[in-house]
Formats: sequence, C-alpha cells, structure tokens
Amino acid sequence: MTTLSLIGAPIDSGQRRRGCLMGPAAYRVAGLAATLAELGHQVQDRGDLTPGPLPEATSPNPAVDQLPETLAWTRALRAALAGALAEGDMPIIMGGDHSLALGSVAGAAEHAARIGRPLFLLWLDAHSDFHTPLTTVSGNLHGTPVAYIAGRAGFDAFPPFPAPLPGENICLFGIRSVDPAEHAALLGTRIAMNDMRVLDERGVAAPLRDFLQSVREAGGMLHVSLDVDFLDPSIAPAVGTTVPGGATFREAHLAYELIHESGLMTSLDLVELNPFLDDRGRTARLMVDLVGSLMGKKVFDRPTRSFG
Ligand code: 6HN
Ligand code: MN
Ligand code: MN
Ligand code: MN
Repeated sequence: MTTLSLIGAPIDSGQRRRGCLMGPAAYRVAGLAATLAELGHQVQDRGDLTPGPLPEATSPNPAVDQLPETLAWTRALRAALAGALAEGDMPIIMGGDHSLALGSVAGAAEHAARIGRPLFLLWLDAHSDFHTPLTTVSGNLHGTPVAYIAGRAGFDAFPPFPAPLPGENICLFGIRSVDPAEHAALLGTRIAMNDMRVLDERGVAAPLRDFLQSVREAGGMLHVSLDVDFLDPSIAPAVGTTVPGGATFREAHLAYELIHESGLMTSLDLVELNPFLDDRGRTARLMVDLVGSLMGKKVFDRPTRSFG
C-alpha cells in the first residue's frame, strides 16, 4: 500500500505577502492527516523541511526578490521529493508559496528520469506561472515554476532542470491571469491552456479527461500542483493573489474526483494557502475537504467510469 507522505514546506520567499509559511501548520490544524487516514490510506507526516544554507546568488533582473532563499528551498524540496518517490511513497507537499514547485517538480522529474517514465504536470491555478527570472515584472519567483519545468532559458542561477517536460506533457487548468510576457512565450509552446473560457464552454470533465487519457497512454507519472487561487475567492479567500471568476466548489470537487478515478497521480503540491488572510480557517478546511476528493472520498462508490 502506497504511503502518503506529508511534507511541510513553510516557504514564503516566492512572493512578498507574508503568511504562506503558516500553511503547513494550518493543514495540520484542519486535520489533513486524519482525513486521509479515514479514507483508508496509510499516512506519514514527515514534519517540516528546512532549507539548507543560503547560496550566494544575484539576478541580472534587479526586480527579482529573495533569490538565495528560493534557491535553498529548491534544493531541499528536490531532494525530498526524489527521496520520497524512491521509497515508493506518494509525497504531498503542504506549502508554502508556489515557488516550492521549482523544487518539488524537479524532484519528481529526477525520479521519473531515473526509472525511465515520462512525467506529466497538471497545474490548477488562476495564473500560468510562466515567467522566467528575466521576464518577471513583480520579481516574485512564485510566478516562474512552469517556465523552469518546461526548460525555458533564463534560470542560470538555478540547477539545470532534470529532463524538462515537453509542452504536451503540461496542462494548465483554470487560468484567468496571464502577463504579456507569459502570453507571448506560451503561444510558442504545446502546453494545454485550459483557461476559464475553455472550462466555461466545455466544463471541467472533458478537457481534464483528455489530458488524463494522454498521461495514461504514455504510461506517465503525474504531478498535480494545486494553487488555492484556482478556486473562486468567494469560497477560498486565504490567498495573496485572488482573481475573480475561479472554479466553484462543485467544479473543484468534480475535477479532483476525476483525478482520483484515473489512479494516475503520483505526487501533489498544495500551495499558496495564506492562513493569515483566512476567515476562521475556512479556506484551510475547504482545501482539506478537496484533498479528500482527490484521494478517494465520494458519495457513492460507483464502479470507475472508463475514459473516452
Ligand atoms: N502564483 N503573474 C503574476 C506575477 O507576479 O508574476 C502573478 C503570479 C502568481 C503566482 O500563482 O503562484
Ligand atoms: Mn514508505
Ligand atoms: Mn501559482
Ligand atoms: Mn495563482
């Protein structure tokens, strides 16, 4: 039985609004481990990671903020993910801001390359996070992981990404805020851009099933990165970068039930929860409820529906 390995990553260096470092504590208080255990999983909380010593690093772009801190976290997270996957566990990272995916997805890619399987990435987010350290205007490195994972140039301060993912292995889902430099760069890729317009027209099920089917056909591993701002701010206010028009409660549950039914997910990030902005723990509790759907909670135990 696969052990779910909960790994706290109290990282706050990818953006300037303090508070994401309280994310792992909020997930523990909201009962994440107990919720997963009640679903019949074996759960191990590995505690919080600490970043190593700060490397010396500067960026040619003076806007870039907290580069040494983010680099130190990237190394620690990469090692933690690759290690947990090598042990046969399913790592669940409790973040922490989205810059943690610079390390978590690198660790998943390192492991996938070692065992000779392709890695796929499902990015549930209001944002495309496709800046490089050279194009970012805000300087907030949480806006860059997808570009790093896709092998874009401009990450000289970072360790080379192990086996960058081809565009067709990446699916952006729920996006509704893309900066001009990201937009221009995305158009030159084969990344699936399921923005809210697509989800309004097709619903969440059809585009998600298409992507999951491609993962299945390739025999791929699947890393899911779940940004709180994928959800509509009316149900999930505890995030620094809210954008109106996000996924509803039902759309989110359906998406997560479909991911669970596919049986394809091999690692997961929970990112951008800022408990300091929450309303009596409501966003933390919603995230725990949604992770329940992602890990098998359903109303009736119907036989799995086939894809296609
Ligand atoms: N996130 N594109 C904006 C920026 O500052 O680069 C927003 C980034 C949001 C980051 O969703 O994790
Ligand atoms: Mn184990
Ligand atoms: Mn994000
Ligand atoms: Mn976001």
